[in-house]
Amino acid sequence: MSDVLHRKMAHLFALLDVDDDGTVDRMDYTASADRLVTAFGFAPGSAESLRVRDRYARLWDEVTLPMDVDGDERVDVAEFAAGFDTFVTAREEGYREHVAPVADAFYDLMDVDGDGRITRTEYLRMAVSAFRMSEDAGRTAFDHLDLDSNGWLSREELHLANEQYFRSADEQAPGNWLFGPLPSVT
Ligand SMILES: [Ca+2]
Ligand SMILES: [Ca+2]
Ligand SMILES: [Ca+2]
Repeated sequence: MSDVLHRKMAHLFALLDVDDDGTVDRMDYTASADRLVTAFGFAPGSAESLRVRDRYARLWDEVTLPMDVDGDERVDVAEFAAGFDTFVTAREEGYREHVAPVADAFYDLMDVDGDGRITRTEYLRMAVSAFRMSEDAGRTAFDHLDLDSNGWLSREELHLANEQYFRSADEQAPGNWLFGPLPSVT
């Protein structure tokens, strides 16, 4: 795996490790779902709230848990990076099969008013809650992802960004900004 891809996986891993204990497990995803539900103002037990929890449960069961090589039901950063490499980066169909359905689900969640466009406000709500990004990071990210600079993200723009994030070794790919600026190498 290229250096930039490895940095991207480590960056996303750190955002998903909500309790910062160095592993991602089911509880981290529950915590992410809680943050999202609160930020979006969904009532506990509402259909929207249950849908978010179901999405995260599936994200764990279908995408993340299969990366758990040693079977402790926790995924460390090495397993996470290796898992994406095996399932997504190294295979031409990896994005479409493993990440695109997740990206579509998040697109639908973000598009609160259902007009088929993700505005800066809609993107920021998700970025800051579910992905623990600062507002500044979210704003900068949005500007890079909005390729045609029309003020909203189309589904195509989001898919392009996701595919670049998970598969491109290009240091300059706009999709590298999907989860905010990548930490510089220390
Ligand atoms: Ca954790
Ligand atoms: Ca919208
Ligand atoms: Ca756009």
